[in-house]
Amino acid sequence: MRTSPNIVITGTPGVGKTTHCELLAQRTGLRHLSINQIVKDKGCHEGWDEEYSSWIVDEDRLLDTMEEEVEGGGCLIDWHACDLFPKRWVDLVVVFRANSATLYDRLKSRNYAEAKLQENLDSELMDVLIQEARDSYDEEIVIELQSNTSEEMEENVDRIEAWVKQWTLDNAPAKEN
Ligand code: DAT
Repeated sequence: MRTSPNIVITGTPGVGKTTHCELLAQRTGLRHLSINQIVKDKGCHEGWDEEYSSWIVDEDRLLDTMEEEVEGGGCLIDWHACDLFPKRWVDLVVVFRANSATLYDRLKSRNYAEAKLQENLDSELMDVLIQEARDSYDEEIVIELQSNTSEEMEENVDRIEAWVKQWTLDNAPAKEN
């Protein structure tokens, strides 16, 4: 039994996963697990894909590496995919969304190649991540939040923080008399 929840934070690159996780880690004490960083630092990959400019992730190795930490609870699991994380690990899935113009500007300022940029914009327009989340987890634990403006970010962080507080109360171990 976990006494602190695990939250998957997902969405197309550039929607604001890292920024939200950093704020949430400060506000809730949950730990930010950046899957990109873990893949890189712990070698959970089978090499570098030049075409996509990303690691070819070894999913089994990644899950083995994360297991002990995640099973204890209290993790913000930050990645642009979500279907690989076992259901038993996950208490909430947050899918961040952004509109095309906003996402275009954010990815452009990261110097994404045009093909990669377009692929990510298409993925966002075609609801790829929200579908993946709904296909992989019970619908009542999947929420979709807009992340275009700093006001929306503030609201999102408040809302998730409130959810964490409530989850923690609801799942507190029963006191023994
Ligand atoms: P991700 O981790 O999903 O790739 P990020 O957190 O690195 O995205 O954010 C990309 C950029 O966009 C970064 O400069 C912060 C900015 N950003 C993200 N969400 C935002 C929001 N809701 N309002 C304003 N800026 C935001």
